[in-house]
Amino acid sequence: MTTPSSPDHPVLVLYAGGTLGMVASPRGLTAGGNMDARMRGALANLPPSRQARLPAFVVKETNEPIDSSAATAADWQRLGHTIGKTLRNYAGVVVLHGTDTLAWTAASLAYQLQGLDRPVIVTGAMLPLEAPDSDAQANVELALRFASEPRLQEVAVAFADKLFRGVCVRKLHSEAADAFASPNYPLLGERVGDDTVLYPGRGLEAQQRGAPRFELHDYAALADGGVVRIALWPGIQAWQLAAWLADHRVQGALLEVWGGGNAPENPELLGVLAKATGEGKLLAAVSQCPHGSITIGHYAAGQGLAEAGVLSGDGMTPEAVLAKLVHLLAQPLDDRERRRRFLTPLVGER
Ligand code: ASN
Repeated sequence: MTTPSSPDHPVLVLYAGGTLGMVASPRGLTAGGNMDARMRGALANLPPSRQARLPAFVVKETNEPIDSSAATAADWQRLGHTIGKTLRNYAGVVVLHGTDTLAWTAASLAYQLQGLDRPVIVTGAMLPLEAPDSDAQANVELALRFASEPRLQEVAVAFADKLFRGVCVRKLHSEAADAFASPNYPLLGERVGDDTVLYPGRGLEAQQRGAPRFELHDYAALADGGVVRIALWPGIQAWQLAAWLADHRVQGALLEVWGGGNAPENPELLGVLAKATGEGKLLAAVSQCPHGSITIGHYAAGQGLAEAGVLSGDGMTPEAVLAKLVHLLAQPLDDRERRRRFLTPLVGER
């Protein structure tokens, strides 16, 4: 069991960037500094009874806070290493992150920090801390409270009164404060009145806590486009698919197929997929439908995907699949082992 938070064992807050800490500039909102004072200033507006329930925390800024639309796998990796290196000194971690690619980062952190024995909570906001009616203060408060909850032992996302499994979350609204959802997995917890509640049995610690084994791999080789994301559209041609998959720099692909796991029964198109898997590329499919999973081969129209060696992503989010492909391809594993691990739930992602 981890030590509860205290002034000697505080929660670490890392500001990676995003609207939450942004300030106005002539070119529009941009990542601001001085986060420690600004966060404490915002939290000082909470009623005293809620302030009293916040854990002790220290704030650190990552080297260069960014708009998360610019994040790459190299940023996920840096964050994973920073957390892995210092986690032992803290009761838990809060990552303040831009919302645009928050789901990808949360998924990647979950793979990198397997066997986590304390909470790592990713949050952000749709409005800056100082904006009128900002959601930032409430999200930070929620994240801090869950980050000091020793029963929670996984990467989670705290947003708009809800706590989601990090590897199952998606940003589904571009404006509303309630921007995130976890289409195929129930909430891990939520705010109820002034309390934060965790739902027993839904957490990873109760389901599949393996031995702690951080997998902080080197994503450098994949940071520049080694994994691609292709959504099928009616009329997609084999040559279009080949334009992505035949490039030797591409080592993996997320395919967003139709419905329950279907693709056109077009031998030329399926031949492009088979050729890529034959070359050792890792191809995985999920549905374009935001809810539900796929069963490749349930329809004849999906059989070709199975024959071409495309792996089923079941009910995983596209973000969780892409981050998993990056994670597995960065490791010195043979093709068989990569495929086996892709199909194995590592952190409750499938
Ligand atoms: N563009 C911002 C970001 O992802 C959006 C936000 O944080 N609400 O960094």
